[in-house]
Amino acid sequence: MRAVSGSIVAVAALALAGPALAGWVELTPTKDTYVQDRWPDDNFGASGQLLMGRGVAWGLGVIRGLVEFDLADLPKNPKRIKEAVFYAYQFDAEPAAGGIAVFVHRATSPWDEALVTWNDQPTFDARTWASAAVGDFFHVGWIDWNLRDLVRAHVDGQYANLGWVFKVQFENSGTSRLGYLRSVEYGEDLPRLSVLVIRPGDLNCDGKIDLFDIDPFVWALTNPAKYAQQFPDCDRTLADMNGDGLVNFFDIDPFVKCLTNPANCP
Ligand SMILES: [Ca+2]
Ligand SMILES: [Ca+2]
Repeated sequence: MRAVSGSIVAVAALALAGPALAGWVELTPTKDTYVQDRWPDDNFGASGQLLMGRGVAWGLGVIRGLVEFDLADLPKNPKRIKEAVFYAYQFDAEPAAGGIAVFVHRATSPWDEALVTWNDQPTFDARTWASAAVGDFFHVGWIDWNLRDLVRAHVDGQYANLGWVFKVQFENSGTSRLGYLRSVEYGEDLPRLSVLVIRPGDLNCDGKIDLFDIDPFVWALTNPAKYAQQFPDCDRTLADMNGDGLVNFFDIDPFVKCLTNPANCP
């Protein structure tokens, strides 16, 4: 009986673990909107636009963007997040040349896309995690923020994931630039988070599975101390090729099969 209930527990654990995301993963926001001090009690959750910047010169006030992604299916080990870039599409801007830096802060209180307003918006941490130029009238196209460090901090539980706040540094004075970006509600050119997740088998964490992974695979199996010393920014559990949660000799056969044919990789 003990063996039977043990295997039931194991199956349940596998089911709870969800899909093993690896390679380039594209996530769509679960929430995206903005808040505007010009209309401090209005909610824009259903808008097809994601505005951000400083529109004071045009009578539009200060605008903060809000975005949140579900990161639950990403690996918990931050070393497996090789890249994480947030993209949003700017389709228009107020008429002024050159952009303004819009910084990403970590929201520290929850918010509801359909309720949030300037007067009832999430708190956020002072630290800036990334910046990108927004609001250049002569730029129509994608804008990207490199958020690898923040995504890593979320997946390993360092910070609760309550979404991100996009704002200019100086809201009360200085340059006005306002970018009009697409939100999920627009239906195309959606904002997204592109994450490069290191796959099992990529033991040297270079984004490829090839002959250079053989030595590190052997070390991961037989000499974890050497593996950790040679690849301090990598994760030994990448050698778990059969997905049973263990790194052992049963992973050799699936590793060889993956090496010889990418279709066999987990
Ligand atoms: Ca590799
Ligand atoms: Ca294994």
